[in-house]
Amino acid sequence: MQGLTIIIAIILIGFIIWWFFGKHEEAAGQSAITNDQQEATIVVNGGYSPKTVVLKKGIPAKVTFDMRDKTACLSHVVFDELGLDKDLTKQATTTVEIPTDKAKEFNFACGMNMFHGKVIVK
Ligand SMILES: [Cu+2]
Repeated sequence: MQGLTIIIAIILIGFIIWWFFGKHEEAAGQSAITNDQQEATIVVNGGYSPKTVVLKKGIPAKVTFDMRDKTACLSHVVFDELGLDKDLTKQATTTVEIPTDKAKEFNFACGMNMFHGKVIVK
């Protein structure tokens, strides 16, 4: 009986280590490039999907937030580095222009800074 308990404990510890330290991140979204413009869409629904979007440096970029969430929490999206605070509830989709002249990361968050995501220019 004691042996079984130890085996279960080891499995549980292994699972906890995997959960906290394992690499199980969702894939980053890529932009679609057409006519020297790139666009990416982030669905807002109980969080951001994808949480990370990768853009190509040097191509004018737009990131569109597709709002499908009804909670107040996600009603605004805030880009600190860009000084932007957009209300997503006024229209179905909200487009943010991202400067791509330099390789840089732009973090964004909900109005209460609870949900986070980022746009990576590289
Ligand atoms: Cu929030």
